[in-house]
Amino acid sequence: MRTQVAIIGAGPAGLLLGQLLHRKGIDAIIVEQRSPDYVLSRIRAGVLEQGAVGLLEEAGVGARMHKEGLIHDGTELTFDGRRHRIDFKRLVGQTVMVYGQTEVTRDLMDARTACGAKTIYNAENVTLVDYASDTPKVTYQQDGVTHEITCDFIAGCDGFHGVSRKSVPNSAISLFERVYPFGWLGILSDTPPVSDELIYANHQRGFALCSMRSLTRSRYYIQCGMDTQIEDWSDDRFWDELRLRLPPETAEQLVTGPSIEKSIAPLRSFVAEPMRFGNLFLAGDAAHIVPPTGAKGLNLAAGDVHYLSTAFEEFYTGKSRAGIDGYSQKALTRVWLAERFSWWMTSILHNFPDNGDFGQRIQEAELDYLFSSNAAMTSLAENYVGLPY
Ligand code: FAS
Ligand code: PHB
Repeated sequence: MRTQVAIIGAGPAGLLLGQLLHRKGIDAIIVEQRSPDYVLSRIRAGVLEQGAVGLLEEAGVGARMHKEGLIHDGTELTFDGRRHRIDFKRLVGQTVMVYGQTEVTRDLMDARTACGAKTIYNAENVTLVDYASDTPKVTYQQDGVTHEITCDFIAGCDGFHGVSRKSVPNSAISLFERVYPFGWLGILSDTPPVSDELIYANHQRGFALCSMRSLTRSRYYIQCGMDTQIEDWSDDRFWDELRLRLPPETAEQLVTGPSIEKSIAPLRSFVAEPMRFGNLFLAGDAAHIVPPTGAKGLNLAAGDVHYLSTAFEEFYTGKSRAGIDGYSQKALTRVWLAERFSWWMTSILHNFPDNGDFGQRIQEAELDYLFSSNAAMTSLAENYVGLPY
């Protein structure tokens, strides 16, 4: 098989890149190791920046998002029993879209099927060959047969555990990482959300987040230890703990019900530099991970894909390599700004066992300052709604 861009991974980064390239008349084949159902079964992000909304519209998949998605003008942060609203619209004139990653992925999958573009699912032993040469290839196996895709470029959109980044020798890549001493225990339930907007709660028992997927489906998280076992957390135990971490008047409003999904996500900050190696380009979680506290993971993937699809378009139409040569630096500048914001949101909202009394006082001072300063709230707002591409 021959294509212009071989994309590894059919998560949001790979599918969005595929759609944007298709709309630009650039041929791409996506190679995915799992089945479509498995990809859709992973419950992940829930908040889209305006930039990501625009890219999904550009990819031709904005209709259901605008029909079913929820526009949020702000978010609530609570600590010390107090509630504070960050009004994005008043502070920075922008909003965010609450529309689950599962639905984004489904819309992109449907659009790719509709346009007849090639996606290979259940691909085994995906291997990058000669990615630094002018004749890069991707091979994979299916039903015991080895297949080869020759291409101009390879886009590694295969997530944190994918093969792309790991195909690069240690001598050619720098890794930056911080693993947090806790995770998030998340629950999905077909119950009405406890509030119209998201609630980020700092509590002495641990962080909690009240989110949603629609007006009838809620997503909740509580900070948990790294050794937490799902089987130790019945629904009732989760709901009781969540209530304890919310202001009393909010806890009273909580509508509980059976979980339809329950999972634990580890929290880490991670960046691989550079994001380009010859004709291999990393995008999304393959290149960086953020703690989900700032709702940046999916949105960073969208930003990478914006830069990369624009770069490929410049190459194929304008015969310019400027975008390709500048991709890594441009993407990493935005990545590190989101890494900073996600680290900061995590640091002010979670319990850190080793913070000590001084660290606890500093966290309280951060929150006191945040809620007493228009400038501080504006800074949070402009980062949360998304910095410009
Ligand atoms: P993805 O990991 O989504 O997709 C990569 C794809 O590549 C997968 O389909 C995988 O099967 C495939 N793949 C892997 N190895 C391969 C190989 N060798 N060959 C072929 N295909 C291969 N972000 C938020 O903003 N908010 C959240 O609440 C949030 N929660 C998260 C919870 C979890 C458990 C995880 C892991 C991430 C979470 N994220 C969250 C971040 C998440 O949304 C990512 O940012 C987003 O999925 C990034 O999309 P991709 O870069 O496409 O990577
Ligand atoms: C979610 O709805 O899953 C969600 C929302 C905001 C976050 C993290 C997760 O910061």
